[in-house]
Amino acid sequence: MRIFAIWVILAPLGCLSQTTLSIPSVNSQLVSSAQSPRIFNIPSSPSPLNLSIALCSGTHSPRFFISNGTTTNDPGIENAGEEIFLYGGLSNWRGAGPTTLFAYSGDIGSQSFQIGLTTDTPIFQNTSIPPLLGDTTATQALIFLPTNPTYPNYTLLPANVSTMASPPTPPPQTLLVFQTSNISSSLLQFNHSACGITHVPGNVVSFGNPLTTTTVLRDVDGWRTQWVLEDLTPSTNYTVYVVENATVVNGPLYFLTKSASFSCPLAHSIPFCPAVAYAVPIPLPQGSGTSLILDSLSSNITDPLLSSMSNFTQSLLTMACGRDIYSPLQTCADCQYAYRAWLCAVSFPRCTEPAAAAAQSPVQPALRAYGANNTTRSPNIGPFGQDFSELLPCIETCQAVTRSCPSLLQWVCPLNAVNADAGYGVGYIDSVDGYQGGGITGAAQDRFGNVWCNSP
Ligand SMILES: *[C@@H]1O[C@H](CO)[C@@H](O)[C@H](O)[C@H]1NC(C)=O
Ligand SMILES: *[C@@H]1O[C@H](CO)[C@@H](O)[C@H](O)[C@H]1NC(C)=O
Ligand SMILES: *[C@@H]1O[C@H](CO)[C@@H](O)[C@H](O)[C@H]1NC(C)=O
Ligand SMILES: *[C@@H]1O[C@H](CO)[C@@H](O)[C@H](O)[C@H]1NC(C)=O
Ligand SMILES: *[C@@H]1O[C@H](CO)[C@@H](O)[C@H](O)[C@H]1NC(C)=O
Ligand SMILES: *[C@@H]1O[C@H](CO)[C@@H](O)[C@H](O)[C@H]1NC(C)=O
Ligand SMILES: *[C@@H]1O[C@H](CO)[C@@H](O)[C@H](O)[C@H]1NC(C)=O
Ligand SMILES: *[C@@H]1O[C@H](CO)[C@@H](O)[C@H](O)[C@H]1NC(C)=O
Ligand SMILES: *[C@@H]1O[C@H](CO)[C@@H](O)[C@H](O)[C@H]1NC(C)=O
Ligand SMILES: *[C@@H]1O[C@H](CO)[C@@H](O)[C@H](O)[C@H]1NC(C)=O
Ligand SMILES: *[C@@H]1O[C@H](CO)[C@@H](O)[C@H](O)[C@H]1NC(C)=O
Ligand SMILES: CC(=O)N[C@H]1CO[C@H](CO)[C@@H](O)[C@@H]1O
Repeated sequence: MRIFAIWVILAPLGCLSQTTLSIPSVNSQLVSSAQSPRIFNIPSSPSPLNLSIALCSGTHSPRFFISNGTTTNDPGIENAGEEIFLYGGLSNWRGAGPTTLFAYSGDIGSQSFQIGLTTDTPIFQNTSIPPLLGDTTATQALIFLPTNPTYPNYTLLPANVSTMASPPTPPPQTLLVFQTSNISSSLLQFNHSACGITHVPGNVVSFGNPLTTTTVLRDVDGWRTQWVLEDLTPSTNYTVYVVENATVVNGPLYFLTKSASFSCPLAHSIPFCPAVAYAVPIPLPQGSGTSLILDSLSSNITDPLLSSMSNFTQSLLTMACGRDIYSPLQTCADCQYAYRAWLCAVSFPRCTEPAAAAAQSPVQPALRAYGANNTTRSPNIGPFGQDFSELLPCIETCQAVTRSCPSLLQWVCPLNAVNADAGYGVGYIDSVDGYQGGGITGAAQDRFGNVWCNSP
């Protein structure tokens, strides 16, 4: 004969609402002045728990407390235990169950929030990894987010990389772009909370600005989500966040659109020059859309580039690859990558705007002014027909070829001390005497939209 034990769980009298959370779980909850506090029992677990709370709405945040053990009564806000503070609408707590979470209403009416409970990395997060800016024009912005850095393998790609089949499907991603001057206190209240920030008004993407989303391969950097956003306002500061998977907030990134007179179009999505994702002094052919892509490029530009790329790949294969004479620290793929980056940077000059550059940063970028009839640095690109300023390639783009390639190729860059600065940005990333990362800015660009030299 077996004895069945039956537990009867009695709901406490009164209107306290008590919920047992399972591990792992993601819950959407409400607390209101009519029903406060909400009580959440968190069971014990063999490993430490990561509890995250993301606020979704409410002008005054609820207050959250955590206490040891399982409690079913309202202890009063004074005795509710350790208070968990929210920053930007997000809070992460790490500890062991069993414990009890109390949510006390902060306002009249109700406030909604989400609770993520896991023994793994916190479900709701804000990262300091911002999306990346390709470039802007007067009305467009090109923005990236790395999605899968594992592709491709270090194998030698063909010179003419064609569009790679089947990019991976990234997790759901939401681009949020706000005019910086319009940023309200509600954005700051929610800027770490995936749920909260997606409900903040003022996101221009939701106002019908055309947006093209693609997944592009950027050489050994792997796959990226690429957004081209149009119909922005000229000479305007914007602030960008990307919410991934409805749980993680990436950002912010800042950018300034160019002035209305800026006339160079964006070039992007060129499979054999994956890092070209910026404004170029090449006129848009009639009827070819709002930016230059592979199909709208003249063969006058692509044929010589692909011929150089093939010839270089050919010499690399016959001279060095697979032989012991070449440094074990560098592979032929690294050498080809460095050469491709340099060749694309000099074949596609980059346009910028001196006024915008001067206003944003105390460090002046590496610029060269061209008149409408000047030939460009690339013999395959004719005069642009309008004045423009070139943002010179960083000298490191050339020096990377020297560093990565076998000496048999006899690659020579202009010397920093002699005349390199006529054609390159010198001393921004590395110091002038070559100390890596020791230049005045240590990088080609920052998250505030400042770019000092072109480093694909
Ligand atoms: C919970 O228990 C731990 C260890 O016993 C103690 O250090 C902590 O102060 C307690 N927290 C609360 C809110 O009672
Ligand atoms: C819990 O989150 C913290 C960061 O908040 C992290 O360091 C830790 O590794 C996480 N725990 C697990 C089991 O992943
Ligand atoms: C990378 O190389 C390994 C071994 O050569 C191969 O099994 C794998 O499929 C390759 N991965 C990709 C993404 O090409
Ligand atoms: C590069 O590859 C594309 C797609 O395979 C092809 O259409 C094009 O003709 C090739 N270009 C050259 C210069 O080989
Ligand atoms: C931003 O503010 C400007 C005026 O300052 C206003 O015209 C515009 O509609 C606002 N944009 C959004 C998206 O709120
Ligand atoms: C954009 O932001 C920068 C940095 O905050 C500021 O110096 C500049 O004046 C702003 N420009 C415009 C047009 O709002
Ligand atoms: C997305 O969130 C779900 C749970 O909501 C989780 O299972 C999944 O691993 C997450 N994916 C990524 C890529 O973060
Ligand atoms: C390409 O070059 C040829 C010969 O130099 C020239 O006649 C033609 O106009 C060029 N095409 C374009 C689109 O620039
Ligand atoms: C590539 O090599 C071929 C054959 O040697 C040569 O005709 C062609 O001019 C070279 N291309 C470039 C861009 O140097
Ligand atoms: C550019 O060349 C055209 C034709 O040769 C000429 O009419 C025009 O004045 C020149 N523009 C400038 C700014 O030199
Ligand atoms: C542009 O052309 C003018 C007049 O021909 C010349 O003085 C100037 O040096 C040229 N600039 C560049 C960057 O080639
Ligand atoms: C990675 C990162 O920026 N994390 C921040 C998320 O928000 C919390 C609370 O504001 C910060 O303490 C973290 O540094």
